[in-house]
Amino acid sequence: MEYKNYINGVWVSSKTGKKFESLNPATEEVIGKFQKSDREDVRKAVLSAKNAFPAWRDIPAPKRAEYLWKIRDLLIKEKERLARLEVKEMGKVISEARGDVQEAIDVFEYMAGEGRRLFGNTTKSELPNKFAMTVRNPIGVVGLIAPWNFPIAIPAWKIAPALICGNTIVFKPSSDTPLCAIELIKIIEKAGIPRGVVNLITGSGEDVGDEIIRNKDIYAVSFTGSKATGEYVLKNAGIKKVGLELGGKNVIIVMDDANLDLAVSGVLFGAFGTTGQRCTATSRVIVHDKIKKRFETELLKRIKKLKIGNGISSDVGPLINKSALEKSIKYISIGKKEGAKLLCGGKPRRINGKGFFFEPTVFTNCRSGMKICQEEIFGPVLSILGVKSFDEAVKVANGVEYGLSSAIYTENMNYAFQAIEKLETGLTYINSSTIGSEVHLPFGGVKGTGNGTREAGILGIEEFSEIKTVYFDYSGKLQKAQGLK
Ligand code: UN1
Repeated sequence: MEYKNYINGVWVSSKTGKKFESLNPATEEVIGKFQKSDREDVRKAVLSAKNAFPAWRDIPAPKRAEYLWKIRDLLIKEKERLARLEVKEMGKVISEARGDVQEAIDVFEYMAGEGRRLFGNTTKSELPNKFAMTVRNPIGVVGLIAPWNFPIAIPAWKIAPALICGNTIVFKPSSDTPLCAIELIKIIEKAGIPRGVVNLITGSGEDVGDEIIRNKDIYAVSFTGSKATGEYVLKNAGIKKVGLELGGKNVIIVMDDANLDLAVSGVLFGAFGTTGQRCTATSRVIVHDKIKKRFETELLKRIKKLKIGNGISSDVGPLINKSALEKSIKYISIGKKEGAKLLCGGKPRRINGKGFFFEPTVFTNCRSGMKICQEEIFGPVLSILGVKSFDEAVKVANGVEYGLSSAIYTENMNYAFQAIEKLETGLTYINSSTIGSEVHLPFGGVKGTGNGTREAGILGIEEFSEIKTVYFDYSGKLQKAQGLK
């Protein structure tokens, strides 16, 4: 089956005539063929978005919200079908795939509500008979570049706020999950969104992504992906508004007073849920030396019970593609060379001779400087580091370039509050794992994880709107600020 681009409300082929395939990572079967588009396709999409912008902007936000609400309703109806498609195209296990679609439902619901807020501020002027306020306006045409690990949720995190703010969209999905993106756009189309408001172009980052970043008629770009690509986006986007969600080297601290059972559950979910392929995945555990042995024993017991396989009937699905598999393999040999002790896993697996599966892997006796404790692996590979105190735990936790998510398991509220203050991450969880954010709270990271923007929640609106400052003088004469006579 061949799938097309969506430009100005019409499904069209790229003139390049080139196609690429999306594979099922568990079976290596071809899911479909997709347009390998070029810069010309992006330019057409930008033009269509530009033409559609004035009319979309002029629809009152509470009316725009009605489209979002329809999209939400359709997503609810299609939830199971979309979740099963995610299992096939992305490989995540079915319960998590349902969660992914639910996250999209939640964000459309939340942003539909924003249609009746989109607050600005009013304040007092320094002059009499003069009124001052800020109002929130759309940016114009926005470019959205999404990853494959949340193939419905993350596009929705970007599309919903962009739409409610009144922007029009050129969207490039990941080439690993184009079909999930196309199904989402079909739902948006079915909800009756006006022509040209949402456009989708499939193809490579080098051509499609790069044109989105550089195109002069796109005023904002929202990108989720690797740090290296994020830096490229920032360097080449000119003066566009840029929102970045990049990597993580997320950490769980387990103190000696922790509820051990709870901590093991959190680590298991954080490290091996989504096969470690979340920006928020737990890739380091810092454990107090006093309980390290016990923690490891319990963790290994639980890992042994995990079933690897196709997402419909397993706990741990495949990695997304061959190069992801090779990356995990590479880090196993790096970890061994660095002197870390392999506690379990470390090997790829085939099921019926197919698939990019990888065993849940744990290294222990790691040191913070090791590459496996510094670099994002994006696979089911966990490093354990022993520490002697809370202060040492914080130091090790912060000793990485990234700053997305952190967690601490402790029954001591002094440690918990200090962790909130001291851990250098955009998200901190107390007594729960590093994954599992909710859409009505801001999501994003500090340091090497981003450039200060946040997605979702009220700050998701900031990313896709501009503030206009308005002065309204009703004195009937020329009044001058700053005391000018
Ligand atoms: C991501 O991996 O980029 O908190 C997003 C979580 C999810 C979102 C992850 N709600 O793990």
